[in-house]
Amino acid sequence: MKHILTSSLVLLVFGGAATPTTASYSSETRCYAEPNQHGEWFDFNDYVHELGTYDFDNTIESIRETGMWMYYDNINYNTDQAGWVFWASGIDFCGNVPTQYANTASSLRYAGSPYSLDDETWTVYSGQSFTGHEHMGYKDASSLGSLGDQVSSIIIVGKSAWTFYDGTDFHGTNSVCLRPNFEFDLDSQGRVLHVGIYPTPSDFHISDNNIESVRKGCWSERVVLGTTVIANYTSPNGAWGIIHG
Ligand SMILES: [Ca+2]
Ligand SMILES: [Ca+2]
Ligand SMILES: [Ca+2]
Repeated sequence: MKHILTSSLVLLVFGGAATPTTASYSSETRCYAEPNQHGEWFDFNDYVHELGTYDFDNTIESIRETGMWMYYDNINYNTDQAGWVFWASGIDFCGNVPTQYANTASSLRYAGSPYSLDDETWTVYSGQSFTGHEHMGYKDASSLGSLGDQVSSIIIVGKSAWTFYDGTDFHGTNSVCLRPNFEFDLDSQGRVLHVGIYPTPSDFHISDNNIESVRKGCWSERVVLGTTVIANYTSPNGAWGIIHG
């Protein structure tokens, strides 16, 4: 058996946006080398830009996880090279990576707060399908810093809706209210997780590389009630899907 991975928590904060390149206290994934949660395994509670570092490249066939995790075909979250993304979200949720994608994941990361599972957060990514650079925030952001006019995908965690604007300071020609569209819970434990998954601009209805600010709550007449992302499997405590980058 491999060792549990732990590392120190560092949170970089600027302009109302934070980048959690770091360990989570609430999100964790146990990745197995064989289907149905068998074989050699590794626990991750942090981003891994290159699974080869843990001698676990192209090895994952099943998972047991809590949180919203993305598993990427290539290193560095498919940022340098396009590929598929296997996403899975839930609480103590078990899943098998579909056969054609098994033994190919080369990096992984989670979305949301490192501190508490269902903290209300937004995360924006510079690439579609949650690739590239990212910023995460817990509150209003009047600008997105270096990701202003760069946003190509979004993940929301927690109950709150968030309104995104194509201008700074909560202005602009277009705005859209995004809501979480998945809710998972474990009755036995009372834990709940809300997630909204928006892998492309056509899912969040603002043109690519145009969003510049975000405000908590629903302040737009344009409301997206559910994303068009397809879950290949859903259950009360989790779901997973494949996105082709
Ligand atoms: Ca790979
Ligand atoms: Ca972009
Ligand atoms: Ca803009």
